[in-house]
Amino acid sequence: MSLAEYTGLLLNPGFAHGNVLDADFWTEHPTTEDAGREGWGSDDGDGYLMALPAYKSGTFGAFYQDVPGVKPGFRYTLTFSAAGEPPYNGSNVTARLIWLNNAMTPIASTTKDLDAYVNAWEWTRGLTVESISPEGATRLRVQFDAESPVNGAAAAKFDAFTLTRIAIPGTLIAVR
Ligand SMILES: [Ca+2]
Ligand SMILES: [Ca+2]
Repeated sequence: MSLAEYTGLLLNPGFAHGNVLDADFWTEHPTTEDAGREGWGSDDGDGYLMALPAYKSGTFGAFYQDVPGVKPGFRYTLTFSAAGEPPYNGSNVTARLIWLNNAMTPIASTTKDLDAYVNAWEWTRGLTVESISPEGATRLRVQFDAESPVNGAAAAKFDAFTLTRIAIPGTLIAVR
């Protein structure tokens, strides 16, 4: 891996690095491949994407990364691509920016409903979720999750993440 891929706000933002179904720097819940790093169909060209497979969970699957060094009063924007592996029959597919305090307790969050983007093979690019860091926030949790029925089918897919941080009002001070 090149050093350049590990600069910026998110580590391993395209899921290129990992051990089979587990992406480096991303935490999964639960850990039994309810989130899977898949080696096919990437959007960013590195060969890998992250999936929330409906056939694995029967309950709830999620993957997330905590970004340290948060200070209040910055706008954080996550840009990403989403697609599906039809006939995906999970629900409540959600992107979340969750603000954590020093005790790792969530104090605020912003969510985006992705159900409309995960039922087709074609990638929807340039999706965004953004939030302004509140007073008391020290970490930002970037999380994707979905509910999966028992006897679920197929998967929701995600790739090509970029997290930017902009001072308000101000200048772009960091990318990815
Ligand atoms: Ca990728
Ligand atoms: Ca995994």
